[in-house]
Amino acid sequence: EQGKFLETILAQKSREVAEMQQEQPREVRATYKLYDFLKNHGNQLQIIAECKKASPSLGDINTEVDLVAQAKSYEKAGAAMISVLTDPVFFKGDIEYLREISSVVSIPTLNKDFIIDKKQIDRAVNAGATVILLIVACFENDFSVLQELYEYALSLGLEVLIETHNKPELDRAHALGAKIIGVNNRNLKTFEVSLQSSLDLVKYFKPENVYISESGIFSAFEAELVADSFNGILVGTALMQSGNVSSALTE
Ligand code: IGP
Repeated sequence: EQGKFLETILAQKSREVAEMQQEQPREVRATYKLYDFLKNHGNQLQIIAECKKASPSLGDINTEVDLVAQAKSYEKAGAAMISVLTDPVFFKGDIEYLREISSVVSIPTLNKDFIIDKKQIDRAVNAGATVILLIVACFENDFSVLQELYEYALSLGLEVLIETHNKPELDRAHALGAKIIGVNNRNLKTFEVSLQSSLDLVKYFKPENVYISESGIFSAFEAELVADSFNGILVGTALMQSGNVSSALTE
């Protein structure tokens, strides 16, 4: 049912986490810090390129593609980071995709999932992620859990992308002390996509942070709308549908 997606996925995640093995986290894979990279490329919009076979809003996007080859072509084309969906139920992702991709690229990798538990963070590190996603909207009932997971991830040496969608969530991200903040143009409750979500929040940005506009970016025209105020964009569908990643990234 529309409007219930986030609730549905969080219920599913609780079941997934309950069955997840406890892992001992190893050291974070060595690569550059995403925050520093984005800061140092202040006037050039960076691209975070995503490996995503399917999504709840679109269904199958590209299930035939070899994600390792896809990730290599993202790196070759100059992506700042590779985002890898690991949710199996709604996005046809797999933690093994993250592991394989992280073992063949030298740039940062983001574990894209609905993380609600430390076990998922340990698993992300061990699969080679250097950045994890925490979505503010997943913690509406208890922001202290968000804080705890955020601090735990930092303590392991991970970087964290804190995802927001509106002003109250951006305020939460700032209160948390988040340095890497995403604005998702897709409302996770209704799936409605509008770049206006990004543009509306620009006036509240803090100069010490880096900001990433996420979702719904398909062309240079759309990238240019956010290029002046954002450090990077997170692009999935457009790149997964495109036969030529390099031209899609540079056009
Ligand atoms: C990519 P798109 O519209 O280019 O495929 O979007 C990325 O922003 C999107 O996959 C995403 C996402 C998320 C997926 C953003 N936040 C949270 C799952 C969970």
